[in-house]
Amino acid sequence: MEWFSVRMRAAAGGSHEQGGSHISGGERLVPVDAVESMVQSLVRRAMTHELGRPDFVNVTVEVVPAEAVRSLPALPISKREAESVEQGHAVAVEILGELGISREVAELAVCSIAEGPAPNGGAMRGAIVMDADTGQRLESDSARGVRVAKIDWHPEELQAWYEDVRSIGIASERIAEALALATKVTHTPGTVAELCWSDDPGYVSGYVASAELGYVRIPILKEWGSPLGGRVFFVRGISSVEDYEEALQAPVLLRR
Ligand code: PML
Repeated sequence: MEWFSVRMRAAAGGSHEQGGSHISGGERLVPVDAVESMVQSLVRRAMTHELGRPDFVNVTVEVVPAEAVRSLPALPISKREAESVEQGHAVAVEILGELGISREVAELAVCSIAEGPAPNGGAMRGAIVMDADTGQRLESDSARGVRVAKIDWHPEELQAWYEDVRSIGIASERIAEALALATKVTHTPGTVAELCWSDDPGYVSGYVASAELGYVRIPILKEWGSPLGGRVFFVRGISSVEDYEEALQAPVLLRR
């Protein structure tokens, strides 16, 4: 069976390559009969995003042979409490500390996302790659960052996961996508942890993910209405960012 990678990028003020600002994106891996509806749903996401109407939308569809696809079990999900942005940031720093990342490096990562990590002070298209020991940013293009591609749930497994988590109120497409991405990132050799919160002005939650502690949700990491969000991948011992990004592009389907 073949799979198809469907990717969407939307920007305003020209394409990303021409310096347009990132508005939204999506990475899915679907069977052939779902390609058309997935293209439609990602274009709908781009055209109805809270940050406004894009003037550039790029959709790529690419075949992926079944034998190239690896299956991974989803990270376990837990939650820590926070009632304000400050508390949320402190909780994130604390969890990163449990994973061996110093307070200085963890705070630097939090500030990088909170202050707008792209050169124009906005959100990046991809993720920051940060040395887990020194805090140095390693990505070569600080507007683009590194991207994770070819990632999704196995369709039947996603339906079963929705059933499992419906009673705890987290059966959303956004959380399913974030969990898939975090699972792939934390299984990629060299990753120590991921810190993420959304750049959607209408969504303030985020998480710290790691192979050791799983996907730990934090209810508030930014103020309502803020378009500043993003991801930091903390790494240790990678040979190069290029090789690391290549590993993040290997096709993966998630199971429960
Ligand atoms: C995003 O929307 O860009 C990422 C979502 C992160 C948080 C998902 C969650 O609530 O667990």
